[in-house]
Amino acid sequence: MSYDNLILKLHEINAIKFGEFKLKTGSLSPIYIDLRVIVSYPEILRMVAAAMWEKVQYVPFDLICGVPYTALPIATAMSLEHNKPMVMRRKEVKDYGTRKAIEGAFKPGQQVLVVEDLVTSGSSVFETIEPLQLEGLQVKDIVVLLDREQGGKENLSEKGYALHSIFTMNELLDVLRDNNKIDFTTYHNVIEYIKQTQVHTTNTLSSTPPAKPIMYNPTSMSYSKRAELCANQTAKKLLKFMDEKKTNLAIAADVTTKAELLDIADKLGSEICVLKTHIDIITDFDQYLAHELMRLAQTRNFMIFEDRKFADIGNTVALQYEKGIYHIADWADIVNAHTVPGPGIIDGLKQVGMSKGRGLLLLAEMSSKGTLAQGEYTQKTLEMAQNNKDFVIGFITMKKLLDDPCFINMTPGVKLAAGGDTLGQQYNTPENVIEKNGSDIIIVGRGIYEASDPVAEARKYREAGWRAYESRLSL
Ligand code: S5P
Repeated sequence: MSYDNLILKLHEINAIKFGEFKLKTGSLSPIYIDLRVIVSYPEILRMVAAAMWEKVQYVPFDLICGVPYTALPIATAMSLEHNKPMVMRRKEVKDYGTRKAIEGAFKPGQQVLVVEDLVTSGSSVFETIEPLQLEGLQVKDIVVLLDREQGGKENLSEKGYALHSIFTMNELLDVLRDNNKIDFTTYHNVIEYIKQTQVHTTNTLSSTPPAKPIMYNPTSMSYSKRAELCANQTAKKLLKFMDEKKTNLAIAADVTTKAELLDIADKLGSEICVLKTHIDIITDFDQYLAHELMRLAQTRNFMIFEDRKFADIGNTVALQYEKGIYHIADWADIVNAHTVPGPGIIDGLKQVGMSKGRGLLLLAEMSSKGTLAQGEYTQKTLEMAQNNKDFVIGFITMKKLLDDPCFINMTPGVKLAAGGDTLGQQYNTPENVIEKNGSDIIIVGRGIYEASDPVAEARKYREAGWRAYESRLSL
């Protein structure tokens, strides 16, 4: 289909201008395209939306998301005309109220079509794709009115995204020249300018700086900011508690009686963000213990992490998680699993935990001497996590392994002084773990509960962990 008429109309309403325009980058451009003006021309807006729809009519997607602001009315027009739901990305995430980065109703796993007015380097499209993906949504296709042919398509396709454009800069210029809207010199000036200002990031002839990469380095982001980005409710809640309580301390409550465990939860509850249990070492376990732990978790604002280290096939772990005498899924916000059986273990646990809003940690690395959880095993574990971002909320690891703010890294083997025990445990300090290695939570057991004053000791760890977090934020 020819879009000559649409191009001529856009020129008529001054959405396409020729002259000398100073761009954000400081460079001068002989062409300026401002599609914001189309909101004043409903007929043209309708034509644009119809053309975009036609282009992607065979592309599978569940939701439409316009890149703010120019493409929002276009996305809305498409949504209304074809009864397809929309979501919206906030340009600024509110610091009050719901703090959502993506507005609207959606489920993780849904496919989103991104709508943009024009693409140059692709950076504004990436800024929209990233928060969508952080919410568990999938993006494969982007539809734009104009491809400026400055490298955006290549930048997107290198990352696996398909760009569908209604017309390219060359096509637009051809139509305007053929209809005597621009003279030969203007035509050539613009063609030359486009050639000279490629922003394809691997193009060595590029004369403008490449698009600024979107920085989502979790170590320089606050826990609260990360909470906004996470779709998993457990991850969100945990990061919020950490921020509100100013603690990144988890206690490994490796005691063997109900009374001792409840005493730790009661006395240390306000110092910690996570209470980690080994429920199968409790000699007098009953459901009263589970209820009391949940009550304390609610009043003291911490999460319960049952360190069960599941390690069997999916079907078995689902039973171990839900049934038996412990009914772990009923009271533990977080559990963890080894990845040695392959991704089926995640599927099995997810079947039970997902609908309860639970979160899973994968053991990517271990603190013990001679651990086999390293190298390729760790890499494969990260891949499994990335394929299950709705349920996997992070890792047991010695350091931050991925630049994804929604994965929470918890590190065991922590003491104020480094060292080890006689059975292979290796200790690192809170400073090294949080500041140097970029982990998020220190898990401390004997360092606290074996101290003569566990509350005072917990405060020391809490302060050390928080100081390390604050100083890594200020780096
Ligand atoms: O690699 C690991 C993984 C875990 S979850 N190394 C560990 O030590 N843990 C757990 O962290 C371990 O089961 C124990 O509950 C706690 C460490 O306790 P600590 O007394 O050595 O601080």
